[in-house]
Amino acid sequence: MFSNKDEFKLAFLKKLEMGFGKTFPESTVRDQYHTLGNMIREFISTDWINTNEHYRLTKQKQVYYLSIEFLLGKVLSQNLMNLGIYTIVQEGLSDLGIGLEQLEEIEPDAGLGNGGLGRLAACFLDSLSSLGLPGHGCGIRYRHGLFEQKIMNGYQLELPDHWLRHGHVWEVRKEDLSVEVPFWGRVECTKTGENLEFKHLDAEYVTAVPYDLPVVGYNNSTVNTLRLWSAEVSPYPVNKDIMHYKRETEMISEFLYPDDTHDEGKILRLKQQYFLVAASLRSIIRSYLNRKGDIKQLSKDICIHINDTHPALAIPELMRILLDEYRLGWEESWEITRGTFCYTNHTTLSEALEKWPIHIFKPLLPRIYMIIEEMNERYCHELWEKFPGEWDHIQEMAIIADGVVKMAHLAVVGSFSVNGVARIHTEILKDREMKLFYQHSPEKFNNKTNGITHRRWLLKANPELSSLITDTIGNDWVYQPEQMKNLLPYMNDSAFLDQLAVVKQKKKEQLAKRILDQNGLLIDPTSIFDVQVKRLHAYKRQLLNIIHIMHLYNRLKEDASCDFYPRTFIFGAKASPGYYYAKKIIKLIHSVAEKINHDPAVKERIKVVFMENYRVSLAEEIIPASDISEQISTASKEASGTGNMKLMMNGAVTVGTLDGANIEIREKVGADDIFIFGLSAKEVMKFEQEGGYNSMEYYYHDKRLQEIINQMRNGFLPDVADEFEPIVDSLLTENDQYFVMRDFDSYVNIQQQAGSAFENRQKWLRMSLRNIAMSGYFSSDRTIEEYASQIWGISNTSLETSIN
Ligand code: NBG
Repeated sequence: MFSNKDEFKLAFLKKLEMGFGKTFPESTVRDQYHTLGNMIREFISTDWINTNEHYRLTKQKQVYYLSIEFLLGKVLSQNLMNLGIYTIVQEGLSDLGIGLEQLEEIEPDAGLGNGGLGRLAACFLDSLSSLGLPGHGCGIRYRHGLFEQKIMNGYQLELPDHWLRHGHVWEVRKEDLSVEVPFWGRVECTKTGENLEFKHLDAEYVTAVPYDLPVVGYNNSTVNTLRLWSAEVSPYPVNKDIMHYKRETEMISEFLYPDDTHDEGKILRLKQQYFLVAASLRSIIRSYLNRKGDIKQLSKDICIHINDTHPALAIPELMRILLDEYRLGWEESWEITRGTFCYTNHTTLSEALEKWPIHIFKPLLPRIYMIIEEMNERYCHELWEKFPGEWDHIQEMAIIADGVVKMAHLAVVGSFSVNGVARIHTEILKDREMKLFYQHSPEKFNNKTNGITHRRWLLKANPELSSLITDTIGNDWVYQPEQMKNLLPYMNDSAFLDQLAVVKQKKKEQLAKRILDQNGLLIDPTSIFDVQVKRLHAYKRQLLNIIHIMHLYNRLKEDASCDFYPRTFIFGAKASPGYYYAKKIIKLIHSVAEKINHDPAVKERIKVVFMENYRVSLAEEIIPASDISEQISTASKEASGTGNMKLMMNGAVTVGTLDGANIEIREKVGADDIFIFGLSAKEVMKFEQEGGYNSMEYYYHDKRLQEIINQMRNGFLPDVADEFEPIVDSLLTENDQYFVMRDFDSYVNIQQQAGSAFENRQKWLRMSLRNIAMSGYFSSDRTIEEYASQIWGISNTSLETSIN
């Protein structure tokens, strides 16, 4: 297509004219973006076809990663980089007077996810392709991704995310591969000879139309597929008002649920889940049979990964296909099904464990419900044999109990592997949340500590640091990120440390400029950039951070001469629209910011910035500029965290609790290069089980806390006096469920240590360097290699390797 910038320019201009019927000078930036996007997608096509053909011919085992969320962000630059044509394109465009960044600016963030879970799925796809592994994603093509956040007067407003408004250049609609998904109706059971036959009658059909996105591997010609399903009206007749049917159908892929943790309990959510799995399984099995697969061998040739419980209905759906369509017996179907699925749990928060009331489930998915009922009966029977007479025990493990279908139980029972996402999380699952299941089948349980793709979070987001690393140790680290360890010998090389400082400074200046443009706030790029970016949730304790800021402010007001290194506190966080308390915290951050940023007495010393509409592309600007990474969840609550890994990889030093993957970060960098504080998970769980925590005592005995809490309600902040009552109540009347007051003192101390460490430039740079050098372990390439070899049983037989 093109192999140098002159060929690129010619092809680009020609495509622009043909596509838009305009000359180059008449074209808009959007026309140029679409032209480039289409060109690159076409450029990818050959490798895409070859990859599929290669998989078809070699008949190798395929993995399908089913996820209700894929938080991709922008893909243009990543694709150019992975294809190895970034420079050609950038220089070609620049000759034409176009900045690649301007085109990138036009690209919408594909925000089809809420946070960690969806972003993890996106990192995994990148690693699968880049490692040349046969793994593909299946998800939903929401017409509106996560809402756009606007802040008005300190309050969060939500606007719909119109990311598809101008079309999406990367997708290919494959209408001919559409499938039909049935809802409602009734099941008729007839007996033919010895066999029972089940028919789903009077169903209402929805057509699932696939849109395929190419997932380009890094420099290896592998292009896997992310298939996103869109819900459309079906050609089958419906017994309903047509307008009503159309609205209901299209709603299925209209919105991503803007919720991380709470079970909304809505029919629509259940419809989305079944829609995803029914469409995906039909398409997976169709393509398997096209490759001359034998349905009885399915579990040897295919592995289906269930990302959290949202796609767990895939288990009874596969049973239905095997029983009703292929007429296999129960035992055989069950063996195949259990050999095909593996499941990842992403949280221990009990309010986030999905449970569907039978009265909602049964009418919507009548045949699936029957199958789950039978699974449950057989499973309880098996348990009865093992634990005769122990009704409570069996009841606790049942899939259906207390009028609900327990999705986590369904997922565990129907999978051959169950994993948590960081070591401590897996241990908590084994000893607490899923203890009985672990005792029953310990061999299923395993840990896969999360990871992030260093190609996006370092190579792309921080080209300056990437170049410095490559100039210093060569570029092997790009393929084997653990080689970043080779930076360790530069720990005492002051010339190298100076260069590291220059890179960080540059990233901080870039962010300071963005903050000036966006927030109209002038910040000091030499101050410490102390960053907490993640979803807003009580357990993540943005409240602890803001209380600490209030404390610093009070201290500086009392004694202007106290020793304090200037800090800029940067927040980015969306709150789920119905999560009232989280929204109050956003308001509190803004009120504190308002107070502090306008007080000339602390002008050069503290600034508080809330960056609106936190999303993947904004994360790419904030993370490389950070000095301190706030990972301060109540121990035992954050399953893993992945922002912690991105920040570490960019040289930020963690201030955190011993929670999630922070524990493993500490093991890698050593206790001296991380700031750990607060209760341990064991201590938290002990308080939760045995009581013994009284937050009021902290209010009475710690004058600092008393002052801060009083300031939330006495007119000190520029708000009506009862604005923050729900926060005060959570701390006092509700006994501070997340131990904010309990951990406050230890947080203040550790923050002070972090501040002093920063003042010693050389020492800080060494800490930062150790974090970068040891971050390779947290590349999702390592995580995916573990999934591939220990769970999925697939390996790299990529095009390149098989050709070479
Ligand atoms: C989140 C956890 C994070 C974890 C990500 C990815 C959910 C349900 N869970 O700690 O809260 O890093 O999953 O595993 O979104």
